[in-house]
Amino acid sequence: MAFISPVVTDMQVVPVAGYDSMLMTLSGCHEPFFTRNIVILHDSEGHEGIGEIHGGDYTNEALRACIPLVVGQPVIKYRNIMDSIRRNAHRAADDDGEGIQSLDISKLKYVVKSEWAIECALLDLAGQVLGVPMCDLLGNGKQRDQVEVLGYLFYVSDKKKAPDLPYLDESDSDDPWFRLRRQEMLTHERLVEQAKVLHEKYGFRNYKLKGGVLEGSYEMDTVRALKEAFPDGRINIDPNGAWSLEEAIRLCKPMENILTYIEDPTGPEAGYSSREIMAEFKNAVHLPVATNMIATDWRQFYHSAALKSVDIVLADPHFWGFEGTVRLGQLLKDWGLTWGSHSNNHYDITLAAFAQVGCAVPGEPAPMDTHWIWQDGQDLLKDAPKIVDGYLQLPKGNGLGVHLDHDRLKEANDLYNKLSTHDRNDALAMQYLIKDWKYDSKKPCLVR
Ligand code: GKR
Ligand code: MG
Repeated sequence: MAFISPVVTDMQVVPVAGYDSMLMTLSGCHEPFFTRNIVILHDSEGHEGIGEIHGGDYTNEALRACIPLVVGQPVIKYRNIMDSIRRNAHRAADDDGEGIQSLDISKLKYVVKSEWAIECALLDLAGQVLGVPMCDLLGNGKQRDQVEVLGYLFYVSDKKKAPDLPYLDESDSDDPWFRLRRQEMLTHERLVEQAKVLHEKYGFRNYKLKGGVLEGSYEMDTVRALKEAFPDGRINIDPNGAWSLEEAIRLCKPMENILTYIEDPTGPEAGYSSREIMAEFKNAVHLPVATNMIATDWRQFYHSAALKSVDIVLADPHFWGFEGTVRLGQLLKDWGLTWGSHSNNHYDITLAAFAQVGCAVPGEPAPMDTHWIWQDGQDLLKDAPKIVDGYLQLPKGNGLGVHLDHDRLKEANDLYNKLSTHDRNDALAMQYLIKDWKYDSKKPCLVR
């Protein structure tokens, strides 16, 4: 008897918000809340498929516009559905194409591909229909049962300095990490403590420090302190392109035996693009270079590869799609380069999706980024994936392998509906720390 695919019967887009710490980056300071959009699909056999993507009204509207292209379609034709979505997509009038080369966070929404959440939900349905995990539907199929993730370390500011902003206080939690993560952490000692508490909870051995916050030489001393505490650990730092070429070479040359790799050390300067400047950096410093800023799509990747600007492409599926991420991972492996993934704040649905993608990419991925440790406990799933001994575990079920908790989803949607704005604004909290603070892609956020 011929197989007849179930059809998608409905698509919901649910905006949600959760709590965050006062995390510092080049673009400023995280607000007390982060926002995401959740896509929920049902099919004619009663399956539920889910996906998660960045928050904000722009992404929410882009997702809603896709509903007529998804509902009524056979689940198993997910590739054709995605193709029709891409064909119907158009570039926003104020998208200047710069992307996030200078970490101007207002442009992140143009780099994010909203339809990724739909692809995720469709693959979740397709996996359930066919009785296989999502990673079996990608690339060469499942490559592993767990994928390494790194401990994503941040300098954190003192929330008491922004008394009007309702940052969470977890000082009476039983969990040492939950207690620590809402406190001020700006010194080398506090960052080492952060890494040690994370090691105890999740078993991380490898860390990434978010730079672009304090003077580069101070941040390198934090890296040295981390390396001393974890001599066998892979330590890297990501200043999001804040340093000039001269400064990046001066800072990184003495770190060749300490850093495992360096992420986006420089940005555009003196009329040269960041792809050109990073190629010059690589000629001068013997360290592998990673990026999530200069190769966020195929065209940018073409120029980065032609110039040999990067060794590790942190191809976040929210930017590249599932299919695109795994296709890039295959290509990088064949070319002797390395795949990894970038992240922004996210819930456990994205965590499950990272597990599926990370288990489908061939070769030896770089330990994947995840912000989820800063959100752990605010689950939207009944069965959030686990990080054990530094490895994110592939969920056991079919499709995405996890189940939505509708009560938690409603709470997160209620919180979202109480917020006055839905777009990320890293300048707001920053202005409590430094009066009239303005973003400058060449100045660490606390250096003014
Ligand atoms: O979420 O603040 C953040 C990060 O700094 C993010 O904006 C970066 O895009 O994590 C990202 C990175 O690795 O560059
Ligand atoms: Mg980065």
